[in-house]
Amino acid sequence: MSLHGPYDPDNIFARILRGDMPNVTVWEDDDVLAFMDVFPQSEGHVLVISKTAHARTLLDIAPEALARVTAAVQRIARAVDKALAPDGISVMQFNGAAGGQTVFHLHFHVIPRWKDRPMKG
Ligand code: DGP
Repeated sequence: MSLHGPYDPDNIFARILRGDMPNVTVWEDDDVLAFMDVFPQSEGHVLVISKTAHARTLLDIAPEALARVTAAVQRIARAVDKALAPDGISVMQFNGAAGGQTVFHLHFHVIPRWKDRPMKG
């Protein structure tokens, strides 16, 4: 999938938002959903997505909607810090297949890191 193109309403995260696919929700409000990554790179790996913006990538989302997602990313990072006491937290976000993106609904990864534990996958 290229960097540009139409939003696919049947992508996996759209199906999660519609309730067609199960997920483990860790936090949500009217605009944002945070849920556990099914292929975690470490314990506590959370994905944060917009519930309202049909954006494939960072290039497609309005700044106001992006601000709500990034505020939630900070909220989740703080909760991960409190709950798991990692040594570090990686926040990652990929755009286009060549950029490492595999699910084409904009999302942020919040990945706790520990000095003595290498990332999985
Ligand atoms: P990315 O490479 O940034 O597009 O990462 C997509 C992430 O989505 C990847 O870490 C695995 C995760 N993922 C894929 N399918 C599912 C699913 O059905 N449920 C959940 N919770 N996560 C998924």
